Formats: sequence, C-alpha cells, structure tokens
Amino acid sequence: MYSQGLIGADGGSEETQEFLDAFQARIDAEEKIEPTDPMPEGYRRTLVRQIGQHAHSEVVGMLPEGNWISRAPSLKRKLALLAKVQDEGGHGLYLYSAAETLGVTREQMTEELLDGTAKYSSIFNYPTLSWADMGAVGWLVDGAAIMNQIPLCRCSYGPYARAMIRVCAEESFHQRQGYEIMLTLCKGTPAQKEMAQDALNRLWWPCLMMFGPHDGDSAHSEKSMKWKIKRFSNDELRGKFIAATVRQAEFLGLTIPDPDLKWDDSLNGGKGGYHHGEIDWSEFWRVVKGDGVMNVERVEMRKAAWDDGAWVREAALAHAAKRSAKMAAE
Ligand code: BYC
Repeated sequence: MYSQGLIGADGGSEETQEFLDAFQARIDAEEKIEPTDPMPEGYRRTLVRQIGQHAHSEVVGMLPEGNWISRAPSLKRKLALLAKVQDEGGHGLYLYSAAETLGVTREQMTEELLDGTAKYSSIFNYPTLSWADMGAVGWLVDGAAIMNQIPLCRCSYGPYARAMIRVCAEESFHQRQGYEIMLTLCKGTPAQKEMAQDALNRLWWPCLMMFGPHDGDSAHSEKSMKWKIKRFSNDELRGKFIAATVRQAEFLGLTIPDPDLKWDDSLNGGKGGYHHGEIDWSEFWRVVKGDGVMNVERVEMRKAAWDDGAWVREAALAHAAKRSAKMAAE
C-alpha cells in the first residue's frame, strides 16, 4: 500500500525515471515526505531498515542499564537511572510507530530482531561491569547517539524527523546525567577515579564503532545522503563526536585510551579535527554478526520479554475488539 504499487528489490524496474526525478526534486527542495506520499521502494526499505534498527537499539539499550537499577548507590541515582531506562523504552515506542507508518508491523520488526535478521547497535553487546559504566554509558553512548540523531531531526521522512526531536531532547538530558556521574567519581577517591577511567577505557572504542564503518565501506551512506535520510557521513559524525568528547575527558582528568589521538588544524577545511587510531573493524563485524560478549543474552532477554508480554497484547487486542463491536452496535 505504502509503496504505491511500485515493486522491485531496490527501486524496481516499474519506477520510471520521471517518478524518481520528481521524488528527488522534492527531497532537494527540503520537502518532508509523509506516509501517504508516493516514494521509491528503495527509500521506503532504507527507512524501515534504519528506523527498525534504531527502535531495536533503544529497547535492547534498556538492558545494560536496567541491570544496574537495583544496585544504584543512592535513591537519587536509582530514580534517575529508572527514569532514563524508561525514557529509552519510550524512544523505542516512538520509533516503532514511525516505522509502522511505512507499512511494516511491530510484530514483523520484533520477529526480525529475535531471529537475528534485524540489527541493533553494536554497543549494547558489551557488558556493563561497574557503576562507573552507568556514567560512561550516559556520557559516551548517549553522547554518540545525540551526535548521530540531531541531524536525523532534519531527516526527509516526516514521522522519523518528528520522533527524533523528542528523542534528542531526552538524550541530551541523559548525556548530562551520565557526565555528572563521571564528574562525581572523578572528584572522589582514587579508587572511584580509577573505576571511571576503566569504564572509559572499555567503552571508548565500541562508542566510536556506533557510527558505523568508514565512509568507503558504508554500503548505504551514499543513497541515504542523497535522499537526505542521513545528513552527515559516518566518519564526519565520528569526527565531531571525538572533537566534543576529548575536551570533556580533559575536564574530568581522564585519558582517552588512544595514543594516536592528535589534533590537526588542517582537517575539515581548516576548522581542525582529530586524527585517531584505527578502529578494530574485525571486532566490529564480529559483534554486529552476533558474536559479541552479550549478543546471545540480549536477544534471549528480549525474547523472554516478548513471550511474557503475550497475555498483555492479547488482553489489549481483545479489549479493543470488544470496544469496536460495542461502538458498531450503538
Ligand atoms: N551496530 O552502510 P552503513 C541509543 C550496520 S541507541 C550495528 O554505514 P547505515 C541509546 C548497518 O546497519 C542509538 N550495526 O549503514 C539507547 C549496515 O547493515 P545492514 C542507536 C551497524 O544504516 C539506549 C551495515 O552495518 N542509533 O541512543 O547507512 C541507551 C553497513 O553500515 C552499526 C541509531 O540507530 C552499529 N554500530 O549507517 C542509550 C541511529 N553501524 O542494515 C542510548 C540511526 C553500521 O545493511 N541509525 N551497522 O544489514 C543510523 O544513523 C545508521 O543506521 C548508522 C549506520 C549510522 C548506525
């Protein structure tokens, strides 16, 4: 229905050049594409893939932090963490709803997550080993997420762009509460500061991987940028994240675990930027393909939550059906 009768794996032979040019002209004119507008099948599929993965990341992303709610060091920290984890669930909800406007159901997306067809962010396949990880996740993981997501507020697809505006406001709060945990630890005892440094050491490289492969190896970037789904390339966003984060680490008195990190005035057309050490791409692909430390446990927990929630979905649907029948009879 939403593909407007246009078929084909990625664009399809039935999409005329005239149709594609007219669509591109709307994109170039910065018009928002809405669910009932005609769109190339490749555009729709790219969005379903990205928004679905994004939604799964939010929901799977609740697990590493959810793990620490019962072990938070104070009531204040527990409340903040509980609220943050709840927010991530809400982000998943906005995003699944945005994806559903493209003609895919939440059940289909969930099945793809559980059978391993759909991806979620590699970062959530790393364990959270200490309380300092709650600071580092907020500071770095939410920090990387914001860098990636602020441009998505200008994504050409209206429902995704609008969902991202709400998500970004909350992520920015999450980033600050994470940084504040780091600040408290860094001003604390030597053991607390060591714990903060250890969290940074373990999470730094996986956070750089969140931005995806180098531009030359990114299968989807060129099309996504042409369609203004993505506004910046993976390497551009990674560079912006590094530049913002290095100064924050300096303020904390922590060391970024990369001896090759070096400022260069000549990068980015004279604006400057950092050279960084090479990312371990073999680790990245291993984790993305399901062989990270936590992949199996994360998917098993999502499956258990989906199975345990079956009665809630059944009850809600039965209630809705009863209500509709009553309204039809009136
Ligand atoms: N992890 O061609 P590329 C959060 C895949 S959660 C796993 O560059 P694209 C939060 C990619 O999917 C924030 N897979 O792809 C929640 C593709 O595979 P497929 C999550 C990755 O889409 C809780 C292949 O590699 N944010 O904020 O143009 C607590 C080639 O890549 C990753 C989003 O999801 C990865 N890191 O660009 C705290 C943002 N990177 O699909 C915080 C929305 C790449 O061909 N997503 N792949 O099988 C995006 O902006 C883009 O999808 C990406 C990748 C930049 C991630």
